[in-house]
Amino acid sequence: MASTIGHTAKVLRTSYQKSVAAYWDSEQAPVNLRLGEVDGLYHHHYGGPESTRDRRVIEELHRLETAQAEVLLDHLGSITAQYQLLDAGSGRGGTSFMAHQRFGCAVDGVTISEHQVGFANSQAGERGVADQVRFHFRNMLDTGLDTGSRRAVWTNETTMYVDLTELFGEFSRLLEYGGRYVCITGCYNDITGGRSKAVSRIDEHYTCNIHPRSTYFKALAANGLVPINVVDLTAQTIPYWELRAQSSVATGIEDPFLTAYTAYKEGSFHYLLIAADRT
Ligand code: GPP
Ligand code: MG
Repeated sequence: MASTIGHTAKVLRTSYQKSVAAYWDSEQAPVNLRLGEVDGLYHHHYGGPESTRDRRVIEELHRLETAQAEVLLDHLGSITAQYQLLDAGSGRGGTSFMAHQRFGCAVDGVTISEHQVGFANSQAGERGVADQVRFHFRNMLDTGLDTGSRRAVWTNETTMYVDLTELFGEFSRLLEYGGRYVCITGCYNDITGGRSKAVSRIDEHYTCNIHPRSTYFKALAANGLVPINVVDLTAQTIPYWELRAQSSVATGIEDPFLTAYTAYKEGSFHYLLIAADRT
């Protein structure tokens, strides 16, 4: 039916109805249009019950943790299958398995948790890589591995448990000339001063001792490890912590991380990647 002034007046009976129609006539909200573009169904209502939300949040957190380890591996340089690598503070083994999968080379992981050694070695068995990826109940300050045997060594959030000069001394011994050390860590900001309350809460939660940023570079330099790349990952990790804070697996440490990382709150803490070459 053609729209005429008379017809419009019949449909829109009151000035209230005219104002409602005017609202929808000019409505262009991305929350309706962008969502509609997903599959061509345009809704004008809110979301309903969703029993899979938590599962999808957990999958997303896992995806972000895997992406973090990929960033670490991206900085190891060109690694070929004949090299040997070390994961220092290997936990349940995630980064070690990813490294083996990517480079095809042997990886040793060391951890002072016997439980983690057992867990990771049984994972290696299940994955059929137990001859290539091995986990040992050893101290990363004194690995017992051969001098110069490693092309690359990494620590993925483990350096806050040890003295850095001692640790980098051991890595310097293990790395061949030109070998690469990659560290992802949380460190406190020398510029804002000492340990903030939020950083102290993180220390207490994990029984660790977060170092200042400066200590990393002093200890690297003291051990012939020369930085080639330093990447501030702080801004990139905040969405992970925001999502984790709203998830069913939150542990309570999320708020201290967000407070410490966020510049407008504290900016007392950085999430840093450091890659350094053995000279
Ligand atoms: C995460 O391990 C890392 C640490 C315990 C070291 C502290 C890290 C800093 C950046 C300060 P996890 O995955 O076991 O921790 P969570 O149980 O909280 O996920
Ligand atoms: Mg975790």
